[in-house]
Amino acid sequence: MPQITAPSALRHNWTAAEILDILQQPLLDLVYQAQTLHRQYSASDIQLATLLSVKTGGCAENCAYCPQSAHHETSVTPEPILSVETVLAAARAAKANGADRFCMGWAWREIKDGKAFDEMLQMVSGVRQLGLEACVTAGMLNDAQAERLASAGLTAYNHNLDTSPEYYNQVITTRSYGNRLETLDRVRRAGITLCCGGIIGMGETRLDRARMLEVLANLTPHPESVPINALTAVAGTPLANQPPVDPLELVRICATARILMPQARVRLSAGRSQLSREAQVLCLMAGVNSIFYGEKLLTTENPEQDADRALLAAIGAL
Ligand code: SAM
Ligand code: DTB
Ligand code: SF4
Repeated sequence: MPQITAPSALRHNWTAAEILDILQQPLLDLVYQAQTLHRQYSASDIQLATLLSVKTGGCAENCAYCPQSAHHETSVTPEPILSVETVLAAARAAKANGADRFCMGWAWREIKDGKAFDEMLQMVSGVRQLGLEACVTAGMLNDAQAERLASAGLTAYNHNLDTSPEYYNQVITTRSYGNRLETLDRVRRAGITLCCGGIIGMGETRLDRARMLEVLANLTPHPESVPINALTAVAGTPLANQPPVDPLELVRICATARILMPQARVRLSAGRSQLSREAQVLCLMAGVNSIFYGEKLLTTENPEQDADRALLAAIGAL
């Protein structure tokens, strides 16, 4: 078993070869190692985050996995942007249901100044006034926009790397990996925490997964939040026919993310509807400490709240 000891816990100089060794070791050793670091370094609660799609569909980017891209014909059609009141009502409901983070999505290539951005700022401050953490995901942004979001009290900006630098242009060609990293840097410089992770199950290799984790773990500081998504294969997208990802591969990614970024919130994100309770519990054993809670992610299904409550109760986490 590769040795991970306390002094090296917050490293930023991982190599892909080291990460592959961690990722591919016998599963029970991997889970043990991740759980050990989890107990030493990360928050032991399971944070519930609720998602809302504020601006749905019609996105200019061509992300092959995404039902909201205008490049693919899916059952998701463009909808008007939700109002500030509608969003804050949903945030109040999320809080009443036990969430303590509220995440809002805009299907945009980038933020543009104007009414919709001004309303985004009102939504952020309204969510913060409710005592919830606020996260926004809305594509690329400039320095001034990042600073305005920070002033509105934004807790985190979600901007995923999605896959390895090498596999990226098999998935998206309308923007580059470099664009992604620049946005992350702007968010960091504005003093907003980073929510940055990826997707598995898009046809990438284990080396691609290790390379994505290498880029994430070598960000300094590490992202505070790392969402791990299993591809939800949506009809009409180029990835519609991808076979479902083996749940044990998901466990491996979650465990490796925990080992590499011991203080991050590792979030088991898209794909939970397809996982058994036992597979989800293995992910929690492997260091996951957040789930999305609520019947919908952005446009796709998430487990029913009752089922999630029952699962958390069954493991004594409610
Ligand atoms: N437009 C913004 C952007 O791409 O940064 C924000 C919204 S986008 C829907 C947020 C993230 O959701 C993506 O980066 C991707 O990781 C994840 N996602 C989107 N569709 C998915 C799918 N079908 N399966 C799994 N994850 C998905
Ligand atoms: C993330 O990594 N996963 C969430 C959140 N960040 C915004 C979104 C998952 C979206 C899944 C596809 C959908 O529901 O449209
Ligand atoms: Fe647009 Fe984001 Fe979907 Fe890509 S993932 S198509 S940027 S909404």
